[in-house]
Amino acid sequence: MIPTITAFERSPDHGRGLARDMRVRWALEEVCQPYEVRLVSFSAMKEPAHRALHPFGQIPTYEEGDLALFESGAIVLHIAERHAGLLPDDANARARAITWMFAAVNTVEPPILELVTAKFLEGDRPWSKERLPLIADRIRDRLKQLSARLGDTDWLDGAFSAGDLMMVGVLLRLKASGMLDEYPNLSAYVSRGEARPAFKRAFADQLAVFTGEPQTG
Ligand code: GTB
Repeated sequence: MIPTITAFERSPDHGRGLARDMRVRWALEEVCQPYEVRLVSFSAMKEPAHRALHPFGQIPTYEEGDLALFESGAIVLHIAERHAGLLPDDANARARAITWMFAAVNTVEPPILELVTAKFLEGDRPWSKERLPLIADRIRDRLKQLSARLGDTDWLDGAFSAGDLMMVGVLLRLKASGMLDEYPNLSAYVSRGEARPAFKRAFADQLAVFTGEPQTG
């Protein structure tokens, strides 16, 4: 059965791969699962029909027969559990890969999101100037710790896994800030993720939504 995901009709990032449908597209491309995309406007996301799929009125969602999922991490985990290629067969290695997925969304992503909120939604508040460096420090703490763990290895725990997919997906949000460049091994890690053919196909397809180019298929 071909799953359907939802994505922004007009992504605020102009298709630079920062919206969270990118992670889901990437996972589907890694496992060679064809999929369909339903584009939704900001207003349609808040309508009852979309809220029935996503209680918080957001993208991405994932529909496959009777199954409807939301939360990019849960969707990627679902894809990884049902297809070979994104989780190791060994039970302990599999548990560790899933741990990295949680670490990406639960430990590394929160301060990054705080920075986005502070910059773009609260930038005009009087306390914003003082708050931004505090948040940047919290991000740097996490990057330093992650950089130390990654060391000179290609991926976080052996072969590329859904844990790396989620971590690279989270770190991508920092590229424009220049902060990643302070940790050359993390910067190279993200580049390795972006160099994967599945990433490139997913990126091209979500960019095509914005530019109007035909999808790669
Ligand atoms: N925890 C959820 C998940 O991981 O799936 C978070 C989902 C989420 O934040 N969805 C956002 C959304 O639907 C899109 S990805 N927002 C609309 C709304 O809440 O009304 C977040 C996002 C948006 C825009 C950019 N950008 O333009 O750079 C990047 C990321």
